[in-house]
Amino acid sequence: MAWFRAATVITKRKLLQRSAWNFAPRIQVLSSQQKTFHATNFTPKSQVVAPSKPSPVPLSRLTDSFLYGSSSTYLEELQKAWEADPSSVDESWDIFFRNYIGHDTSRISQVSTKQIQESMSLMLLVRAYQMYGHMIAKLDPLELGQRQIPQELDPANYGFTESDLDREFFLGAWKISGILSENQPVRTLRSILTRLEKAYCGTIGYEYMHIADTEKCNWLRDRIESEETAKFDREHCLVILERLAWSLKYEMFLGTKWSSAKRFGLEGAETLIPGLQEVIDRAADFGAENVVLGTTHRGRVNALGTVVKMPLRRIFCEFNGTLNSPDERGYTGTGDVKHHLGASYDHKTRNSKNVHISLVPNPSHLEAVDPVVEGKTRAKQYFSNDSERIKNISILIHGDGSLPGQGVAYESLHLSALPNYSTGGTVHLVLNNQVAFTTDPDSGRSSQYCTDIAKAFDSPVFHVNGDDMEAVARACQLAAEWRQTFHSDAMVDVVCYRRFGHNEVDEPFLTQPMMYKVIKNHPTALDFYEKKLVESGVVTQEEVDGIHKKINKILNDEFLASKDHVPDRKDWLSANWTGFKSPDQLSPIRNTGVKIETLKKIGKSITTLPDNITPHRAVKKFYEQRVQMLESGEGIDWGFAEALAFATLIAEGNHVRLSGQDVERGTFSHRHAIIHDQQTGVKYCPLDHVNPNQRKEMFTVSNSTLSEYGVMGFEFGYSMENPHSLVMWEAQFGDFANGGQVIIDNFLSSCEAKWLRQNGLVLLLPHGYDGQGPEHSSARLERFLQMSNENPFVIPEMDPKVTKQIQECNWQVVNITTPANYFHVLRRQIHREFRKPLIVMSPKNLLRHKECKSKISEFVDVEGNDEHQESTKFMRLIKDKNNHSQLEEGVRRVILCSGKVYYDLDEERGKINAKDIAICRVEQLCPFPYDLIQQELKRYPNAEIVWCQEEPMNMGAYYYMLPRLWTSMKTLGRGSMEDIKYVGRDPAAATATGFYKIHQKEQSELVHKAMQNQPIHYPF
Ligand SMILES: Cc1ncc(C[n+]2csc(CCOP(=O)(O)OP(=O)(O)O)c2C)c(N)n1
Ligand SMILES: [Mg+2]
Repeated sequence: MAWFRAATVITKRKLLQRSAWNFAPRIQVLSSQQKTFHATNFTPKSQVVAPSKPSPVPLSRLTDSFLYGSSSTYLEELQKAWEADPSSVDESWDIFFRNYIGHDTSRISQVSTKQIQESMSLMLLVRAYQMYGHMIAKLDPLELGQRQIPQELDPANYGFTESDLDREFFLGAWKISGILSENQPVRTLRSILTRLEKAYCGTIGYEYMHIADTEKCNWLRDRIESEETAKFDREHCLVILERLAWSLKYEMFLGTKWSSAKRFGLEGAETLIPGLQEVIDRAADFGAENVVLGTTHRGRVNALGTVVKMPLRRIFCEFNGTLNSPDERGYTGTGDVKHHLGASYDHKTRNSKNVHISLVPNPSHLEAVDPVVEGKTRAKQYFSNDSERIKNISILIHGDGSLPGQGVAYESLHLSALPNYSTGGTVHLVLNNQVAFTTDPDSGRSSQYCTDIAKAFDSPVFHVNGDDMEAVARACQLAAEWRQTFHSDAMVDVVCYRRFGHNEVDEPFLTQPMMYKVIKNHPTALDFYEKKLVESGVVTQEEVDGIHKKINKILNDEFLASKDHVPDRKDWLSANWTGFKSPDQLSPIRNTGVKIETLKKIGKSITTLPDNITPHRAVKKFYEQRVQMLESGEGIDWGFAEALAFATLIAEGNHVRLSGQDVERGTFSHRHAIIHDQQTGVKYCPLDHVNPNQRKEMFTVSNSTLSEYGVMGFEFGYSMENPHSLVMWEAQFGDFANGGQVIIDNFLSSCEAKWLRQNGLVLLLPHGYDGQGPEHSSARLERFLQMSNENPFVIPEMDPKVTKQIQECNWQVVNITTPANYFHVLRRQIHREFRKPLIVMSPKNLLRHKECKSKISEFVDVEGNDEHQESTKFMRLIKDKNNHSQLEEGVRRVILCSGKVYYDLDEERGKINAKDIAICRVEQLCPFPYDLIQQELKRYPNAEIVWCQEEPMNMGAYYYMLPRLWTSMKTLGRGSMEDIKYVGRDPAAATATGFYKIHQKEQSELVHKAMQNQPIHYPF
């Protein structure tokens, strides 16, 4: 709106002296250096000058002619133009003519230029309140500090003086919601300002004018500016009161019983709990059935007891420390602290709706749970056919320090509107206690509000004074309604304080003395609310006392019961996981081959392209080659093996989802899972056509936003939900996976041990040394291996009929060399009764390597096969390709290696015709294939044992192999650790050289060294 912007500038230039009259006296314009946060500077009532009451001037008495002088000529011209074509004039003039004049030009003479000026100014003032009203809202319960107040909120800036307060002004009637739509074109300035202050500057500050959607803004204006601010009836007040009392008394109880235990209480933010319950209740009124909840440390123990409703005796057991003692309850993992635990329970809302709440476990890493919650919610939506995204919603609770500080919050929000990642909106509650550990907001963020990130996503933000219980409830309701109406995110910023230190044993006076002087004497939000309800006669003191008594009794009864409480087996399996085995229950190993006729049929369905699409000619050829592979049964490459694994799993009824940067085509152009019609741009996905009328999204392949942390976290959450899904995240190059290191370290590698939550996420991490420099060579295999929980000095039970090696391991790390083995390892993820994360060092140049091909027979499950026949399941180790007998005394060297270096070694061996060298491929590094390694050691009793890798010595698998190989040798009496020779790159700081020539030299040297005639004396 040009006129709006122009007028703003003009009024700014014409700034009048600021006056001390009623509506702007507490405005204090501060320079940005002085700005502090969230406090509103209140002028004491005694200093407020009562306004004089000038007599109103009716419109009819304004005589100054509008048609006077040049403005009349200009207006006449404009009016003519407007009458001929309303769109020919600026929008502002169109509105003006419609409102002021309509087609009744006789009124024109009654309107003065002054009046137009005033009306426009008033419009600006209304708009200023909508935009900046939140800045003078009473948000801070402690009333500390001052905020920078925009001059736009001072009526004097628009030329109004105190004497104008009771004058009538023409505001017009607008096709806009809220105050301007009420068909009251004429109002006094006082009435307008009163309304605006009430709407925008009370204990809720609304930020929504950044939203570029009139319908949404109008929806909000209707609710914010309406005279009828939603009132809570007595019954509702009682519910809120009881919830608030629970929130406070429960924490106080914990404090008295376990005074030194860390519980990260809400203390000072108790209203957040009833607020959260309002979100759930309101969302349920609008159709929500499942809530996926992610919280920070603070308030988690409170939410567990009061919202998720984990039995209190069970929580008290945790505090007693009696839960984790070894007992007959079976696998307990290594456990986690109470304020990280997950749980899920059924909940009845205030309106008797059933809602299932899943609190997602999280690590200490603040905000890391955000994308996980989103992924889990999205998976719930898929599995419950919730295409409207109404039934399953996510709620996230953030800290005022972590939300602006942690980039993953932004990465997660960035997923919110993407077609394959959207969850239809998240309600965010920010526990804004105005401090982060010991850090004040002005050191913790550059933005004014801790919620400013929301503005990048067109989400409304409702800042609310955490001491005003009903305001918190109202803001939370509004957020839930918004989410269910517009299917997008909304944020509630609960401005509160922290009564004690960062945790219960911390001393806050060390760093925030002034703040804590105020906090020390500050009543609780419960005190305020009880007082308000009793004084207004909504509830009686007896009712309040009754609530306290009831809560005290329950808390004490549960405390007594907790002493002898024997918790049920931990709820580590949610409903979808029923029947899945824990690490202490044997799950037999299954074959993963597929019948030849099924393979052929499925293969055909995913290689036959419809006539009406025109693929790029390279893609056409690509698919023709796949047809050829299928028909001949020869030369099946990596990409096709993968497609066959996906397709067969889909045919068996599983959901398959692959996400990551550029995964649709494949970074290396080897997948082409989505075909783009070259004439129309229409997309066609062959894997959508495995089953007749295949369900939408049953196969999902999706290019993601350029994020690792966020997207990997999302896929982790997705795969938490339902075991009947193969969920994969692919890195562009394996190197980039370390952007998601928090997800790898704190979720993937340890979720089962810490939280008893299994997860079958697959990470596909392109890895391999082909001269592309330090950032495109290594997926940091060593880190995954270092995090594996196997004891390198103990060989576990390896008998295939009873082994639980893989179940007891935290994850699987593979570096595969054949397409068929890749096919089987993917299928194995689903064809078992447990789930384990799978880390795949996936290939780059093997994608097109002429030797890296498989025959269809390697995919086929032959009827009557020996149960453990290798070709029908994943091969943990691939023996030397030469046909060796059980004992090969003439072999002088056995090279153990993993991944693509095998092909370089094999090629060189062929060139020099070294028949006395055997090369074994360790396809699965973790869990370590002790049985198969020992078999090979026995086969070559006289051979020198060499570990060959292309990574530098301090990287790759060397340090992992060394003790395990030694353990394997020791039990066979095959020498000591010094008998294990190393061939590979020297230790290095960077993963690889940046010079291609040096790469080639290094690669050729290591291959030659592995094949040299003389014994290898390195490093021992
Ligand atoms: C990623 C991460 N970095 C650092 C920490 C250590 N830490 C724990 S709580 C905290 C302050 C959090 O402040 P805020 O988000 O305001 O939450 P509050 O404790 O005030 O509720 C910090 C820095 C952490 N847990 N996670
Ligand atoms: Mg904080």
